[in-house]
Amino acid sequence: MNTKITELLGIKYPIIQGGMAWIAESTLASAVTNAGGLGLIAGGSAPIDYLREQIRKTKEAVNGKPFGVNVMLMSPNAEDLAKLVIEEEVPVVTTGAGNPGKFMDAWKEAGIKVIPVVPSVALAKRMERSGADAVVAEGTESGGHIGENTTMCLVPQVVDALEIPVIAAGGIADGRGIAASMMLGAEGVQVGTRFLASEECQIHPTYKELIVKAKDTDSIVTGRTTGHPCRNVKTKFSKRLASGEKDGSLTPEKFEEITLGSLKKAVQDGNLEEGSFLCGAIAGMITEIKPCKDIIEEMFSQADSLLNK
Ligand code: TUI
Repeated sequence: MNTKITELLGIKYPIIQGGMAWIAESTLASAVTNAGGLGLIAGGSAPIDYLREQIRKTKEAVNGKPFGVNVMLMSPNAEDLAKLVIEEEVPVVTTGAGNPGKFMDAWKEAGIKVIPVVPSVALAKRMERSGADAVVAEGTESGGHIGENTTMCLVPQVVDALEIPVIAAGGIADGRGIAASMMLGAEGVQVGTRFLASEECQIHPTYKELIVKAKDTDSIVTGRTTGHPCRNVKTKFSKRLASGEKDGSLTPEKFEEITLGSLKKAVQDGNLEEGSFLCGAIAGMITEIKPCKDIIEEMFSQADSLLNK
């Protein structure tokens, strides 16, 4: 499937893997890239030396094929990571949770393809003006830190407002999601949750089990009271957070205190008592753990037959 995104990035399939904090590391990123998509390493709030090692490992594993790094702009490591991607000649950078404007010129000068993730038309326009090569329009169906608009409503509005290519994200886990995204005018998709249930994803087995067992109603948004809404798997912990926010017993300060370190507790320890298991609303559709290559090939084979019916 050739689109402006396969052309821009030099990849076989127009799919990029979500830059999932604490999750997206070299094994997952190189599996996605080697399967013909664009794999990403998440900067999250990880130490710079660790990220340098992850970048070098990925470079070695992909043998010249493109990969990227996601810079989480709310993280204290953002400035250092912005420099590291230049030093390490990372081909593609995606950004999340903020406006990457102040890094844009340096990244463009270094020849990096820059793809900000945006939750609104206004931000998408600002990113185009700053020199972005493409944007990811991310609907509220996504896992993790989310905006308010849905993929179905956001993507066509961003497509209409911009000249640069748009990648759809949020709620895409099979070929129907890809075909629908193309119909909305997207030139590619970003997929996160489907890759959680991949063989190469290095998360705790309990996390994968939660994704595979999830039903359609098993994601919940917490953190609205802090200004950073976040979609998670419904667990006793996330339900307790949500009800504390609803009845006012959990202040934003207390919320931040309880959730500090909760992503790591989910990903590394599978800790159901204190971990935040981020996931998209599409988790209910995911029932099997497979290699990334099979996931991608099956998604595009289904999309192809739908689009060429
Ligand atoms: O960034 C994401 N998803 C994430 S980041 C993350 S780590 C985290 N955990 C808890 C709280 C906050 C972060 C987990 N998932 N997706 C892309 C995304 N970007 N969603 C929303 C935005 C966004 C929000 C505001 C992008 C730009 C923005 O700009 C505000 C401004 O500065 O104008």
